[in-house]
Amino acid sequence: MLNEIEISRAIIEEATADLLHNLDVEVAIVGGGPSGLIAGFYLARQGHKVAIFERKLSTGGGVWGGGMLFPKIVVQEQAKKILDEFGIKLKKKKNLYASNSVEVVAKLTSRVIDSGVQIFNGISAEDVLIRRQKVCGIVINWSAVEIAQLHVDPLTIGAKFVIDATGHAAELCHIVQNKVGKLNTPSGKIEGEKSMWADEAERQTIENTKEVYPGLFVTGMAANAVFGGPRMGPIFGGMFLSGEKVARLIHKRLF
Ligand code: 48F
Repeated sequence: MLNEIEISRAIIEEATADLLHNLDVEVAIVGGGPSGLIAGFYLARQGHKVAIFERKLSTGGGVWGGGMLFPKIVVQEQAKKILDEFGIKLKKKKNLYASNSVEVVAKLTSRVIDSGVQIFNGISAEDVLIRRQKVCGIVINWSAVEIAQLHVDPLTIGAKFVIDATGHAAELCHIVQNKVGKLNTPSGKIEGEKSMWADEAERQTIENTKEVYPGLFVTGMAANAVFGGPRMGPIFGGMFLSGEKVARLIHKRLF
């Protein structure tokens, strides 16, 4: 016979165990879009302890919507190897490859979990921890609390490195700028995303993937927002390659 109390016990015990195990991680990634997922995958595959905190219930960020809700994304030649690694089907279209956005999210998420990354959904980062001018963790709360604007104090996750993978909003970088001041950008501030220019944006996304404040790295669309790169629309190669790059940069710092 099924017992409701045992159902509740299983859920609470298991969810609490996951959270307790991840109170201290090597890398905390905020944002489970394409750049955050790829960053998590390559870091975990190198043996690092990684957790992703995603505000929504679903991972995938902007992938789901494809281009103007047509459920397709495209990547360029340089990023094909990453999608191949995840077994994602691609259709060649001149110098691009098109794939199904639902398949991309499903296969990425599945492999990311299998690589050892713990994904926490429905949780938002609302602040960072800073000690001796270095970001060393994030401050989290249930997204439902944030949405309901309830006055509920948050909890904290310790991390050797934090990645801002929050997309266009670059939320963690805004928090650090507002509370600490100077970022590692030409003006010392968030430069702000520029209008659409796919070719230039894809190049700059990778170039702008870097440590923006001690302990805080930026990847994906957040990198372009912070360093003043253009947007690119539904071409995602730069997101995947940026996630791969930030994993490489942090891996070097962890050894
Ligand atoms: O927006 P998103 O997909 O970021 P990305 O990885 O990729 C950008 C592309 O989707 C697209 C584009 C490129 O072609 O222009 O926009 O850079 O994913 C960001 C994720 O972060 C979550 C948000 O819900 C989304 O799923 N997020 C944002 N702020 C927070 C957050 C936060 N404070 N705490 C937790 N999650």
